[in-house]
Amino acid sequence: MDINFKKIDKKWQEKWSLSKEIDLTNSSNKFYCLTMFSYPSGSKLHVGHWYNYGPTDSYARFLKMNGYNVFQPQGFDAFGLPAENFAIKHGVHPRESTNDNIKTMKEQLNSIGGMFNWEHEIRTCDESYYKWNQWLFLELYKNKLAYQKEAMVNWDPIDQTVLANEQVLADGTSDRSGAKVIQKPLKQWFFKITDYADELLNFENIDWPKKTVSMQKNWIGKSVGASIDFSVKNSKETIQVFTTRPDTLFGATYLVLSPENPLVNKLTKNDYKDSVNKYKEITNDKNEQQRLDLTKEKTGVFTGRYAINPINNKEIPIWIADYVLMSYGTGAIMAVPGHDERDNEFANKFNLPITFVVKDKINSIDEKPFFGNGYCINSDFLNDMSTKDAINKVIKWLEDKSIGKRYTNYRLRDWLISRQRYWGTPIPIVYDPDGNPHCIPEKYLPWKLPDDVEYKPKGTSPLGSSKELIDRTEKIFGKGWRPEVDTMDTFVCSSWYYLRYLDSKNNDKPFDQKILNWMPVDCYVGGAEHATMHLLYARFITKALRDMKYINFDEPFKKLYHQGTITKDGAKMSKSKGNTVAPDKFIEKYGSDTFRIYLMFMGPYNEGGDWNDKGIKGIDRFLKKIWKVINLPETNEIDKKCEHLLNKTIKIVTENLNQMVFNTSISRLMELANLLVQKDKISKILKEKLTLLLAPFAPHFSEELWSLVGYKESIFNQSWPEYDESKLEEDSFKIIVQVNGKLRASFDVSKNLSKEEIFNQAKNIEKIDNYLKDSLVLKEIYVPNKLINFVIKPN
Ligand code: ANZ
Repeated sequence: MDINFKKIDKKWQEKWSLSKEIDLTNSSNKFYCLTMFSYPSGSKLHVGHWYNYGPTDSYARFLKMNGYNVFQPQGFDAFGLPAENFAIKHGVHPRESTNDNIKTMKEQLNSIGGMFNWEHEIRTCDESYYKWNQWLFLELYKNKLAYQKEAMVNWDPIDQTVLANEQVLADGTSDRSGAKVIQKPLKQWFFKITDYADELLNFENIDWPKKTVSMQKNWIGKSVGASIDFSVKNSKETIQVFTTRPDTLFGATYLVLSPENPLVNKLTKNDYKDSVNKYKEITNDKNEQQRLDLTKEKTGVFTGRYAINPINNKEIPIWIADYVLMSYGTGAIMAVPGHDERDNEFANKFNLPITFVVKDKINSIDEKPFFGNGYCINSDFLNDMSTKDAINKVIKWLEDKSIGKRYTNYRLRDWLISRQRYWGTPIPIVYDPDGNPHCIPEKYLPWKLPDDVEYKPKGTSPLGSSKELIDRTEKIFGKGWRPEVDTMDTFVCSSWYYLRYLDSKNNDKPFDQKILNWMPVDCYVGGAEHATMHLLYARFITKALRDMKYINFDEPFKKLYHQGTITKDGAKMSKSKGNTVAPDKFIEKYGSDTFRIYLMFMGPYNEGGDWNDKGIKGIDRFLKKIWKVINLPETNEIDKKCEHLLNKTIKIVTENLNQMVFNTSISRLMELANLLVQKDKISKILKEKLTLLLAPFAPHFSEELWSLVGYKESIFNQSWPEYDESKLEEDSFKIIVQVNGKLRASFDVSKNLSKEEIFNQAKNIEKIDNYLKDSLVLKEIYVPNKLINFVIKPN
């Protein structure tokens, strides 16, 4: 018996593509099932992509059979560096290569046989999409959530672009090109995500993986403490520090400024200028991670100046050191070397005074370095208080004297969105001849990405080389006006695309209010690597759009699910490692469904598994077994055992699928198939229910089987099977028969037999009879529903 899986795949993919468009004006029973859209970077889809889209489609199909109106769109995150680099490497325009790549990817995505709403497809590089990206920028700008400032940026000298902090690896190299990243000052555009820091810490109404929630919380990094003003001796300047431990103020024996702090130039005494400037230069070459590395030897230089500690009026020296960052807190710290580890190392190295102001236990008499909470010592009016109480007391003292206040600091920085690259959304800003920025009025949107550009990296924004763009700007705005030449980070595109999917063809608005009933996304599936950038930006933009009154909800993704990773010989599959497995030859040989089921069978969906070519044969056999079952002659008789297992399977598979648990669901279906295939005949009902159960896992094959059973309608318009509670209980059970404690036989008994009858049946087993007939039976032990043990003494 040969099943032509390839033909079956093709037949149903063609039929499905004819299905009518989803009606999004009706949101009753809606389920918005979204997978993170893909980058058309030039490589073909590999097993990892399939793992994102295949199982999620199975989940979507299951929901559809459960009466949900499922929306499952697809699109392409088509702007950005990977596409641009691919284009540069192959010497073609990025638009051309991107569209070619999308064409191939679409064919591959179709081979998954997903229930995708292609009529809602978006490509972020299309004018019809980036026009609204520009609209979003302008709305944020008008609401003071987009602004420009000069900032030190992470500069990738190979890709010639700015990188976000998240894109710089721990060793100081770029996660894209591998280049050693340097620091460079540039005027940049930012989105003010920090306005939402506090609200972004609230995850109450969403169902997200614990780990992702804690990663976002750490990323936002809320620290509660105080800001304290230190006056500078013989100067009008004051230095404001941020500390989480104001209770240790009596132990602050020196101050440290970040080398980039503008006060450094103002305060440094002439004799110290050379060493300070030299130190500033060296610092420039280090990135944040290197500067914060706790294991590195502390470095720093004295400014020649002193500040006054406000709590005891002592003069304390002012130093600069690279372990203090300009971008955190106030860019200055009070150093407490008795109780802060970094300050302690620093003070020891440079012979700075150390005063102990905290002891670990109330009755301890030791004065020693100690880096936790405890009780105050050598601290005048704070002595013997717990450090927690002392914090409040000092803050009150500072506030009364107006030299400090309670202060909450966040690690989160504003989102740097400028990119000095070609393949992105042009920032819709023009500059007047005096260099002041102005919004491009909406009627000129889309503000088109020019074509006459030298897009190979040169260290300046490629858009600056477009004559057409400069002419266009002057023609509209006047002589001497200049266009902004940076483009937007592609994370801007992906921060709101879930809204555009719902109204992808709207030419007048980014989306209509009418479709908002479909939001939020009910289930969002994608890689855990997006925990802090994309997933945080999308939440921020949702909240910003809400406050600008465009939407009426707080969170974009109600439930978030991270699929696991597929590894090859233990290593993550990636193009750079050259260990990707292409699905094509497996689909060619075994069909799309076998491949999909194999992926789902490899391990729990949120864990993934290790790819192995051989295992797929087992799935092939499984589907062939089902084919055999469906082709068995039919009978009207009900087989009790089959009926029982069927109901049990329906129950468990239903529970599992609700939780996106695929692997054990498949094991259950295998168990059922193994029982059914042994029968000579089976009932039509059994065939139907088996096919329905299989449908989400093997969509093409099940459609085919469904038509073989005799139906014309798609199986996905059928209801998911229900189980009969009364059939779940076993009506027979297995009894083990032991002789002198050794297993000798087993047999099935029906539920309502008496103990006597069970013993009779046991004794009738020939093998048992042989043991008993010539022996003296000393004892007959019965463990109900489980075992019988005959204790005998041979004659
Ligand atoms: C005095 C002190 C005493 C501190 C003590 C700690 C322990 P988190 O919790 O991460 O927010 N700090 C403040 N601004 C800094 C900057 N720009 N660069 C480097 N370090 C900075 O840490 C807050 C603490 O980190 C602050 O509290 C400050 O050191 C330091 F026993 O002030 B602390």
